[in-house]
Amino acid sequence: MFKAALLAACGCAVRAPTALPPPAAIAPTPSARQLAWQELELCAFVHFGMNTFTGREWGEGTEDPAIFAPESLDCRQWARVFKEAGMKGVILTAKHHDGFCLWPSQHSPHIVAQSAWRNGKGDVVRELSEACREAGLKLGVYLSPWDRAHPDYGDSPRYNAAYRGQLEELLTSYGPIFEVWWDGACGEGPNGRKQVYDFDGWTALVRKLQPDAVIFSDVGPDVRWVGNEDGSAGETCWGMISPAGYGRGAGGPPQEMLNRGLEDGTDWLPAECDVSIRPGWFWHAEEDAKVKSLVELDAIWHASVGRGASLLLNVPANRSGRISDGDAQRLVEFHRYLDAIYSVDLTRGARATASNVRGEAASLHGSGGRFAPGNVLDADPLTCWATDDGVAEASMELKLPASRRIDRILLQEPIALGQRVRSFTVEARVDGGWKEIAQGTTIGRKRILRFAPLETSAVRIHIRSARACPMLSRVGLFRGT
Ligand code: FUL
Repeated sequence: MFKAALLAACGCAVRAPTALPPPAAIAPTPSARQLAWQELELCAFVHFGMNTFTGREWGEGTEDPAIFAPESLDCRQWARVFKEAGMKGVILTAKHHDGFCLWPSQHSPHIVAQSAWRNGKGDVVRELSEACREAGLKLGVYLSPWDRAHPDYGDSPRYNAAYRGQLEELLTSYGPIFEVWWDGACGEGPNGRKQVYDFDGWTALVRKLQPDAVIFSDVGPDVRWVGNEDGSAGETCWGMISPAGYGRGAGGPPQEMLNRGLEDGTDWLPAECDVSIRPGWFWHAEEDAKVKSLVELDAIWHASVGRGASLLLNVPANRSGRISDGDAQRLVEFHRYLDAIYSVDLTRGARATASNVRGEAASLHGSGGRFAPGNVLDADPLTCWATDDGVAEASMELKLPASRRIDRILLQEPIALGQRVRSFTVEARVDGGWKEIAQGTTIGRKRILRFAPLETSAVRIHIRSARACPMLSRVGLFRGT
């Protein structure tokens, strides 16, 4: 959808015979479902389940279902908090490694219906799906392949069929699912039960039942793990890696590939940064005072979203079945803080010029500003500045209507046509000369660089090297201090 719209906006789909075509896409490029997912930027992860009540991070699978007893589960409160925090979706641990299913699955004996909660009629996935629908949030599911409770685990075909049944229930009973999250962890020891997972069959099932859903794992097929649980993508971060020959978990790609991507990667597999707002993934009373500070969240957001990745921020529900007040307040405070900075774009009123504009010499052909540098000033990701084929280095200048104090720049590439920029510098007009204020490597979906605050009336972006003729869809200037 997005790609078609970009091509149309760039004049490809609708062009008259003489109109100038946009640059050819440089492979690999994102699928429509990947592009839509990348636009979400920030979603909530909720770890909730048996561990919430035992105080553990990895349960054994032998826990008594009676222990699961949230006094006042309130998924609407979760949804309100996440919405107010600017999040676009929620991924719930429908089943963690201990195997306890938060919905009444027919494909496991270890399920919420075995507890006395809601008289054995409870269904956390149902309650969350309804709350998300009402709030306009997307719903995703974490369904751990590793299952310490399932009697068939280790008997590959039988367990694979059970897992398939669980997946089918989650993908058919709760409305649209935007992301399926496959964890790589498997803690079975050397004598543990060995299960060969049927990821190919499960992938085909997801495609059939929820064709718009992305699948996350170490190797995708749609979204890759970023290689750490700190919420930090590489400063160089390509949307591509080469997953062939790698698996999930212990056999996954090297950390560096996951974290930085690969310039010559074979597949578009954008990075997702999963990190918890607390030290643990599950709620523990003793961590109530350890909720990450605004400063920490700020660093995480800029090291993930600000480097072209997406942020999946875990906010665990507590034993009462609510998001704890401290976490909720921090999230909302953080959103207001970011919004105050990024809702005021200091490029307003600027005039843009560039060293090269696609088809400028051939303007008689009616390019009509289709690739003009000024296109980076609107927030429309479908309009962009583009250069002529064969150009590998180009610069653009933004003249501000007055001197303004800035301390960060935001850049975006139209990734529907592939990721191009390898390196760039940013200069500002200071005391009648140009002063370099920042430099970076990749841009991709979004890149934010921060620098010491300065007063300037013009900024120049120099694309020093690119895989194909450079294009930018957005440049923004902001002040945070
Ligand atoms: C890990 C799991 O083992 C943790 O418990 C948590 O769910 C995290 C998001 O993924 O691999």
